[in-house]
Amino acid sequence: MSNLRTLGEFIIEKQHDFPHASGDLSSLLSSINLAAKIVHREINKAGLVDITGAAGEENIQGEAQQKLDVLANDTFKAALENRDQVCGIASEEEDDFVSFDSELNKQAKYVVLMDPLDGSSNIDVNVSVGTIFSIYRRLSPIGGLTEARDFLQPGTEQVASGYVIYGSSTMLVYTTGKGVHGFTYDPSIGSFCLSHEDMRIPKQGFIYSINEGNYINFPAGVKKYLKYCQEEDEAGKRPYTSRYIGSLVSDFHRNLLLGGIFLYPSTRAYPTGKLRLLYECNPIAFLTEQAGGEATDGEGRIMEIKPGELHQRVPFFAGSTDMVKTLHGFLRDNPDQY
Ligand code: P6P
Repeated sequence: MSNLRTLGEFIIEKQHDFPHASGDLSSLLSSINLAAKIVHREINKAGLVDITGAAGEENIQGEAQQKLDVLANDTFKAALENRDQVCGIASEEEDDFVSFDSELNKQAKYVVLMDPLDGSSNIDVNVSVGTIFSIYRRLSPIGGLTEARDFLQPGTEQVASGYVIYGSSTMLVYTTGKGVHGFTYDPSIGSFCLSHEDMRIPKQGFIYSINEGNYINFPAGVKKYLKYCQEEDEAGKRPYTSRYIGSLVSDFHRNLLLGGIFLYPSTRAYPTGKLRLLYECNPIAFLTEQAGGEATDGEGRIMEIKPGELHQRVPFFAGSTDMVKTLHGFLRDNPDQY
């Protein structure tokens, strides 16, 4: 019991890493902590209560909204608004950014972008899903409402990012730019407890994660990379294996622990890639780089992309440095689109 360190204690302890920390970010992170526990509770009883299945609405992506999508979005939005550290949010489930207009919220200095329940189409088949969040300092003047520029910042400006994975156990993994730390939820005490301090992704991995159902439409360089992974090496061995869950947080979390590369290239259905830059790729890219890996769009760092619009999609390749570099070689040598 003595070495138990809860997320709350860890946040406070690490707050001293930031000499000018006023505690606002710590308070913001603890509101995410609270919302994650509520969503954990709802997901874990989803099969029992008539809360799974589509909510009958569509989000801006034209995707059928699952009831838990809506619940997760509303839970995180309320938790962030109530803690007065956040002046506005953007979400996969919201058409546009949302300004919090109370006097207290207008004085806040942070904005949060989130995918409240990523992979939600997997809920009804009991596959792990996740919440992804990204935190920035606002650019608009304190005291006013948020503006688009607060949300359209490059990923290099992120103050913190992280995810909650609702899997066989629920974990919260986050970074504030001082390494990546993982906490496992213990329902018996209602706390996230430090279980993975300073997570590092292996430099070389042997797992590649991609939806090969789209193979015919992949860029030539991606096709060549996949064939490279599937061929035997000089010793007649085939070290690579394919693992794909279809839930970004789950696929990324496994590769973070074991080493590997996640690929979502452009396809015919998604000519600029399927994953969203602001609330999927940037937060995962921040974690990847903080854990010693690389995250690119096939050419440059994901985090250096200047966003054009809130729900912008990009090609996304993230994981073990050596694997990303090998992929880049194939992309460079095979520039044709298909
Ligand atoms: P596909 C889930 O819908 C998601 O946004 C990510 O979590 C996941 O990595 C990807 O889409 C899966 O897409 O086309 O392989 O089903």
